[in-house]
Amino acid sequence: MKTYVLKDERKKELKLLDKALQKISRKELPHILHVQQAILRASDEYMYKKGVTRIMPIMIAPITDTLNHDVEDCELKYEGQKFNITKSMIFHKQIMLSSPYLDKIYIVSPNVRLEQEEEGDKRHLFEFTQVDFEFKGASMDDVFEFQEGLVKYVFDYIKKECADEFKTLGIGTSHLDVTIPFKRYTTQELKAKYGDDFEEIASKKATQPFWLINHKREFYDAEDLEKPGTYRNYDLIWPYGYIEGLSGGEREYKYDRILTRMRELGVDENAFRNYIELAKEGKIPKTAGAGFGVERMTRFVCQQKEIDDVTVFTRKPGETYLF
Ligand code: ASN
Repeated sequence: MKTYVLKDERKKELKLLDKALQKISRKELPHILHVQQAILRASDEYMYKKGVTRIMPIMIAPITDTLNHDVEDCELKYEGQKFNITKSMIFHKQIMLSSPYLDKIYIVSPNVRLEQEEEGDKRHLFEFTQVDFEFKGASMDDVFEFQEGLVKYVFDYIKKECADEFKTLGIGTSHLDVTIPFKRYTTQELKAKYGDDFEEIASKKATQPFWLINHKREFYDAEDLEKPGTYRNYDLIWPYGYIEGLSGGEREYKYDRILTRMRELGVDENAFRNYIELAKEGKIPKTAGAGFGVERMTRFVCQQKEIDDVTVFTRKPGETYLF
């Protein structure tokens, strides 16, 4: 009996193998990937012109993003030391800017976030890449202006460079005609207007990207001390129902503030002792930054139904992964 079960399992797997090969061979895929390449190329060019220094990503580190939602830890051991697989390089961005010789940095950063599958989810990958940047001395207004400029630069570039790709994909480019500055809303005002699903509803109604300000989340996003309980952080929301495409914030950087926020959120202080030590010595500078998801931008630009439509190897929660 057991062999039959195994055979059935194997049959199922071979079907999946077939599906995986079909996914790789979709005729739209090279066009989508070409657009994605143009997005990265234009983003790099914009960063270069603005004097933002690119640093290489790291994939494992003793500390990584604490994230406020349910994400399994992904640890490994090397020579007796514990490492985490990078969820984001937020702390490395802050630490890097302790150098008096660097003011603006970015990383094209692969992140792994082992999240559970959610019904109807079209925008999560548990492995993805974000363009993650951080500026010394910056405020949220500086980040808004920078990111709006980047979106405009990238979209104008791809409209020009990828006209053939859009024709082949059978999609227009009017969603790329953005008007800056983008509108700004607070989570409270949209929640009051649309209820709990405010993000999705507002995104579906919108025809332009917009900023969504004030989210209660990780300890490193700065609380507004003039309005305790509100936060100087933000998401960029893609319109037409594509929802969140970037998140960022001004940062907590003072020792007492970091400790207060860590304690409030129950962060393991021992794991962060060296980061805390830097804060105590006043070495963590005042910064603000953000990271935008490359696949999410590609999905929006190419108007694809699912985030997985822009990937070669599936990393969609809840699938069976062969490669
Ligand atoms: N990159 C984000 C930021 O800069 C952090 C994240 O990805 N969780 O705030």
